[in-house]
Amino acid sequence: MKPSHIEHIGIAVKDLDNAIPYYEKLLGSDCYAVEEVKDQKVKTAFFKVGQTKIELLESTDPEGPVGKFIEKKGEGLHHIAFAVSNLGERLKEAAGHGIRLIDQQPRKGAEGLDIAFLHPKSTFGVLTELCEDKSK
Ligand code: CMX
Repeated sequence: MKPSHIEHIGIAVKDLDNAIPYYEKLLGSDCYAVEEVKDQKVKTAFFKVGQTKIELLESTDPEGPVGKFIEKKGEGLHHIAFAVSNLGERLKEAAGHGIRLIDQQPRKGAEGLDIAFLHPKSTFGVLTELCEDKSK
C-alpha cells in the first residue's frame, strides 16, 4: 500500500457540540470544518495535527454505521484512514491479498476525497479507510 501518511483518525462521539470544545483545548487549535456526509449518515468535525486530521463523527441516524457502532461499543476510536495514491489499484491489491473490501470501488467522502473502506474482520479489528486526494 505504501501510504504517504495517516490522513485522519475517526472518533465516534454522541454529540459534536460536547466533544468539539474538548478537542479544541486538547489540540490547541480550532475545529476548521463541520460537514454532513449524508450517505454515511454522519456529521463530521475536523482538526489538524501536523499532516494528520482528527475527524469527530456524530451519527445522524441510529441505523447508520456510526449510530450502530455507538449503540454496540459506545464512543471511541472508530477508524484509521491512510493516504494512498491510485486508490482503485490499491483496492485490487488488497482484494488480491484476501482482504475483504466494504467498497469495491472508490467513492466520495468528506472533504471531497476519494475513499474506500476495508472490513475490520480482515484488518485485525480496525476499520481501515484508504483515501486519495485527487485535487493534489
Ligand atoms: N471498528 C471495528 N469493528 C467494527 C466497527 C468499527 N468501526 N464497526 C463494526 N465493527 C464490528 C462489529 O462489532 C462486528 O463485530 P462482531 O461480529 O465481533 O460483533 C463486525 O464488525 C461486523 O459487524 P456487522 O454487524 O456485520 O456490520 P455492521 O452493520 O456493524 O457494519 C461495517 C460494520 C464496518 C461493515 C460498517 O460500519 C461499514 O460499512 N463501515 C464503513 C463506512 C463507515 O464507517 N462510515 C462512517 C464514517 C464515514 C466518514 O468517515 O466520513
